[in-house]
Amino acid sequence: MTAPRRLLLVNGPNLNLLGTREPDIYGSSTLADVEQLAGDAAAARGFDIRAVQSNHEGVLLDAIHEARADCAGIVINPGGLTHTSVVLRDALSGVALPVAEVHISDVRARESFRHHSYVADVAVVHVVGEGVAGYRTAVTRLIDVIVGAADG
Ligand code: CA2
Repeated sequence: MTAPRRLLLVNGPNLNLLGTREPDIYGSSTLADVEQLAGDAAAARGFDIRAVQSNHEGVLLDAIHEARADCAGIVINPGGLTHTSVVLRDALSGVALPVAEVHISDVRARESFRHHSYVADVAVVHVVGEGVAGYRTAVTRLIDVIVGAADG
């Protein structure tokens, strides 16, 4: 079977607030802008995206599990769950799809509790501190991995 040309884009808790508060940290783009930007980056490579954002961990887990049916990879900004969630990490590991982890801010330069990611070692692509443009980088680099694996 040929691999589906679709990515799941996951944004975790509080990222629905993008563009409404803390522009000094997260910029002024909205979640809708981010989803458009990621969709455009995917479309440039002949992929589409399905976007989900939730403030509820279980909704994110269900979306990740469902991606097995029709997605070739997952781009995720887990928000604060990055630093706390073993179950999110287990879901990503369990579906065995390639994962790109993206953070808008430079988590390495912020509070020490943001320095550890439970997701990092189940992701093949890591993008940190590029602002919302990092979603474009993450989509492009993840598609490179997917296409490279299909060719190889
Ligand atoms: O830099 C990132 O993308 C983060 O994943 C964002 C999370 C934070 O907990 C991570 O350490 C780094 C927070 C998302 C909250 O987003 C907001 C956006 C605008 C206003 C308030 C919150």
